[in-house]
Amino acid sequence: MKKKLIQHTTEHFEKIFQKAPEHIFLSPGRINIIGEHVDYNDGFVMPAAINKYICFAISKNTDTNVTLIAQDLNETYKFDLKDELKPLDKMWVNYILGVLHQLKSKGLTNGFNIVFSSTIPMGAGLSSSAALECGIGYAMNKLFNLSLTKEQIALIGQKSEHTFVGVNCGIMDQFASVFGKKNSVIKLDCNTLAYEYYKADFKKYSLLLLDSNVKHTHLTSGYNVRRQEVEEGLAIIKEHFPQVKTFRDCSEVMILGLKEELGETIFKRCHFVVKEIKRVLDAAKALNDSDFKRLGQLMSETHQGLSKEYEVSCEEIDFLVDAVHHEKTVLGSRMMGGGFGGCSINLVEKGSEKELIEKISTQYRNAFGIELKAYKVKISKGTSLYKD
Ligand code: GAF
Repeated sequence: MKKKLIQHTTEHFEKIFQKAPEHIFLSPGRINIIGEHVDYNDGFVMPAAINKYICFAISKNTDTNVTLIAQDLNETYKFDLKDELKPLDKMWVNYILGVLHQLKSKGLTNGFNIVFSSTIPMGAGLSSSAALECGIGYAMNKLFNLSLTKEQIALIGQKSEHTFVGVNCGIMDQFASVFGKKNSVIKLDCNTLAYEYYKADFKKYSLLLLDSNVKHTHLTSGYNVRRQEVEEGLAIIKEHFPQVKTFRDCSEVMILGLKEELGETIFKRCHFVVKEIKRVLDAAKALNDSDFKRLGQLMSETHQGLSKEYEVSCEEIDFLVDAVHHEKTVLGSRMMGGGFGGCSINLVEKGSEKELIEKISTQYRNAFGIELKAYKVKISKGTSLYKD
């Protein structure tokens, strides 16, 4: 699949520009084992890059002109790098312009041509947007020797999303895309950006993604509202407990004691965050100890919190999680990513996937009239220059 992607992106570049691209870059999507909606709450997350990529075929230009070609969308956007870059009403272009806008102040002056194509399903919660931002940042850095660190590339991607796209996301997706490592899960401290790799050895289990094939439009608005709600909550908590700097310093008891004052909604959001931060630490231990039963339990608890307290799930995803709940071959299941659609991530017994997919697909079709998609993903390395 990777080879095919590279081949058809390269061929398209050659067809359009009448010569071979100078470089090929690959930028992966991500999964997240656990730690949802806590990256922007100074928590810990456990993502990993996966073997689904955006492929970029790139060559430098001799002037300041830029041509961007989104092969899958059959769309082209051309501009002069000397012009002021502003958000447009074309989303895919904005992810890229947001990165280039920042890179111009870090020494990017040279034009280039890009064709890109992807195997990361869009809107499935696998972070195709972070892969796009980070792929561009990484490629520009290599092509024009901008001397950026990997951390800077991830932060530039995140800022692009804030300023040119309007989603006030955390750092998890971009970090996973850039720092991904084959067969390793990243445990990232989103407060300090310190990270360590955990061996992604799930022994007789595997990770299965069930794609609901729905994307509810309130992803952007709902996401930003959640951020405001938890900020409001944290401000109240700090008034009562001056020693608290971030959610990481909060205990469940503190939150419970402020239930009245926080009000029902903000209380639920804060309660989820405090519990989820703790769950990630427990999950890291479970993974280290190969205690997959415990890991699965924690994943399922996360889902309940996301659905009932953080309220970022949706009917279709809740259905998929409930549907596997009593399956003996499934240890844990939860919605993954920003929510309001996308995929559930499931820890399942190896060999049981096919039967499970068939069973859940039928149930899902009967309930919603929607075709389920399923992905068995491998954990792969982060954004990189591809060499034969
Ligand atoms: C989206 C965001 F981009 C991430 O930063 C993260 O908050 C995630 O939702 C939820 O954990 O993918």
